Amino acid sequence: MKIVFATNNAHKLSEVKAVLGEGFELVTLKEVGIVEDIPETGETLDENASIKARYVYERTGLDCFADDTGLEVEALNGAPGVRSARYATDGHDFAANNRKLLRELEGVTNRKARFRTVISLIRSGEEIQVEGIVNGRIATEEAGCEGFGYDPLFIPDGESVTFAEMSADKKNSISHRGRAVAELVKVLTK
Ligand code: ITT
Repeated sequence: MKIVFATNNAHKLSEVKAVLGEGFELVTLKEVGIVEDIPETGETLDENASIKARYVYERTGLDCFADDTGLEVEALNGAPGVRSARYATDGHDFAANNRKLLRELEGVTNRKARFRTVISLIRSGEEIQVEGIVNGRIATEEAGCEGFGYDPLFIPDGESVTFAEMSADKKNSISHRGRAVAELVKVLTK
């Protein structure tokens, strides 16, 4: 099954490819001629996932899906949430985002957080959303160099190490994105 994945994030692409497996051929934005950044103007993850998928569908008419993900920290009232990519700066500066998160949580004992991924799928013009969540906590210092983004600071429930200290397979087996993609597969193979 051929499907466009509307992302410019190479880490997401490789994680999703690994979960989807052989039965799916993922087509990249570049391969369909979309080289510009898709504006993420929504106020929620659901809106942004939808905006990205629709942007691609309107230009290509091809079946496609988009992932919007946020880290929601309880003591920060759900921040950085939908602004996870642009938390510290305008760009995707992972190191600056992690530094800011540690600063905001200095001296805070409630470290509870969750990652939430919303995937918008457009198939034959019809849109469906699925979601994946992993609960966990924010570490007091960065650890590990696998993965990307906030992975060096996020310890999932039931584990003692961060996502960045796990193999890609292990992260995928318990992560927000792994879970959302498992739901996506259910829809695609129904
Ligand atoms: P696309 O929109 O092109 O897919 P993006 O990186 O802009 O890529 P998001 O808006 O969904 O994607 O990203 C939100 C940010 O959340 C992202 O830049 C990372 O900092 C962080 N993030 C997303 N998924 C993550 C994960 O699995 N582990 C750690 N951090 C993650």
